[in-house]
Amino acid sequence: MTVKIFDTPEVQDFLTTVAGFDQDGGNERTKQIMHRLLSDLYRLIDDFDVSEEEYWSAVNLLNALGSQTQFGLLSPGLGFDHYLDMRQDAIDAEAKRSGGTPRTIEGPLYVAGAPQAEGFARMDDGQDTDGETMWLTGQVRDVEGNPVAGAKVEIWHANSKGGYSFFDQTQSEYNLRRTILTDSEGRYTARSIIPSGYGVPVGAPTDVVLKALGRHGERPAHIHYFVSAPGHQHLTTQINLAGDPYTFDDFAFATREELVVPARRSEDAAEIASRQLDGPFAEVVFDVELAKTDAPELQVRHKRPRAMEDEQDQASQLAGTARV
Ligand code: MBD
Ligand code: FE
Repeated sequence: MTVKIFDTPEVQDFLTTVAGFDQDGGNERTKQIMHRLLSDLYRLIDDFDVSEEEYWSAVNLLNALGSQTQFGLLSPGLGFDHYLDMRQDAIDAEAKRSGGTPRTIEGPLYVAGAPQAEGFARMDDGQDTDGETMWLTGQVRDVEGNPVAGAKVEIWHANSKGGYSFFDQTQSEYNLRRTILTDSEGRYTARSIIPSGYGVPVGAPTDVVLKALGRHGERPAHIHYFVSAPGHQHLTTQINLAGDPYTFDDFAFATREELVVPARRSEDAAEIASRQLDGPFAEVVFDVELAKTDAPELQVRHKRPRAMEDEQDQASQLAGTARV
């Protein structure tokens, strides 16, 4: 037996009351969006004949997600982050802003305030002895191929166990997080370690959702970037290392063909010496192309609550100030 009450005047009137339509206070956009969201969910409950048990187990799951701060993790898993990228791509296309390295999702694990260096930085603290030495380098150019000197390249990635400093308390502060300003030729170089892929913690609420969908929670080995320079469009992107079993099967849907980069292993003594390394290494080259823009708001990353991002930073972003 199924009942259908959604389209009755009682339910429709009830929804307008719940969404505060008959109240003067509050925020008009919030009311509109909440009304739509609640309407869609009420209708879903009717259409799928959602039981009391199902409803309350969903409430319990949401509580678990919130108390373990996992909405930022479930969000890419359910494709929201990639969907927002698809919308930004479409907005750029409509505004005839083409060219440049493709964007892809930021993810939930950026931490503001990493140490800054010019041209070169060592990113790892030397403690992760399982990590293979990585030589990560590239050039930042504009869409005409001119090098961009002084571009701000923020890089963050996981260690050999797939963990990120700050979130993984066993790592030192800002381990595997650096800001590098490009040199006079637009180049940046980092010495670090090859990251491992990330896996959603087994049994965590996000994992419960993914398992119920028959999906896994694995990401390929990847390296995150924010790249910015005055007069250019801020870029949020990542590279995915080629050859990882999850390179093209990422639970967070961040992989893009143009962003898959090989790691080239070298045991060549001359190459090791010229980089002042102590042994074999893997070189990863990622050149970045930035689109031009005069619009200040396109030159900075979008506002979003982020770890260690202080109020001053957020205020300057709101004011559209380019921070280089
Ligand atoms: C990550 O490292 C990540 O980048 C994303 C998007 C989700 C979970 C872990
Ligand atoms: Fe990541």
